Amino acid sequence: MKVQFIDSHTGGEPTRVIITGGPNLGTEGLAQRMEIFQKEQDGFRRAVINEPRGWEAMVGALLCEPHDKTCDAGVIFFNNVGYLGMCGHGTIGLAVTLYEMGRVGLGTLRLETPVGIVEAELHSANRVSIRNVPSYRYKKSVQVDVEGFGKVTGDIAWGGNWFFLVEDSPLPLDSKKIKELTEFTLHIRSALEGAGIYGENGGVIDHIELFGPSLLEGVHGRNFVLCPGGAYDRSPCGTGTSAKLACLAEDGKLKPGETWVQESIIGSVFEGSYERIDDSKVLPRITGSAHLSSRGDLLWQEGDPFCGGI
Ligand code: PYC
Repeated sequence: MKVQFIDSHTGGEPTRVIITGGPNLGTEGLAQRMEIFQKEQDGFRRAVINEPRGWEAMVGALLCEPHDKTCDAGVIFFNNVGYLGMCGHGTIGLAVTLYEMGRVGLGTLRLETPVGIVEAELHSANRVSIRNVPSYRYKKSVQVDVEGFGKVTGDIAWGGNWFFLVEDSPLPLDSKKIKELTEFTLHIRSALEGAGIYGENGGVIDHIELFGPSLLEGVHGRNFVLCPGGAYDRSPCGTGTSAKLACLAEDGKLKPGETWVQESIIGSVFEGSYERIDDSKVLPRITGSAHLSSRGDLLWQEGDPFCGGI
């Protein structure tokens, strides 16, 4: 089996686009294809993302034919533990990759994801703005008792994935404290689960986002984002920044069209703004840069005991 890929990173967060050799998932909509991927081909996800071929921070993007023919491509994002409805940094990485492949030019492309259609506007070979799925705050100021840390209050919001957003992080958002921040956010996630706190329709809150001040001029805040598999997002997180924009909009802290500049824990930056869709939902636009890092073939060699991933 030979699987061709191109790797990129968006503000430090890696994306591996699978170009050929992926599993055959049929031709239904992307949500159905993601279900088939999960039920019947999960071994492919594990082999592509986990060691020895990948690592815990890697996000995979399976390039698919779109079901909706108004779209330029379809994509299913996946990580070390499962599947992502949408991925902002991954969409920026995918757009840059499609441009490198000569599949698209500069300008706007439409991408079908399991949670809806998103647009990506390529400003140059590396700079991209995405228009994410409609985003909204589901609940404000939810309190949860976190073992070893006490009561923590946060908002629950959707930005293509479910987030618990904590303002004024009780721990400093310092890149030297990533171990402690990871431990804290893992505890928050367990506490939410333990208390039966979910997103709308029982959606699992698998991303935890802490906010604090940024020291960079012109930047409105810094974040730390825990991803579902326990890795932290090196980028400011496209879906997490979308969830943040939805909360800022609800609180009247950011007007439509105004720019919010979000820094990640390693200092990479996204610019975000939104349009209002209705009383409760916003349409986020996130701008960031991605750079290609490698391309090649993934190989499955006979006799390899770790062929399916560790
Ligand atoms: O950029 O949306 C994002 C994302 C989700 C998980 C990792 N990055």
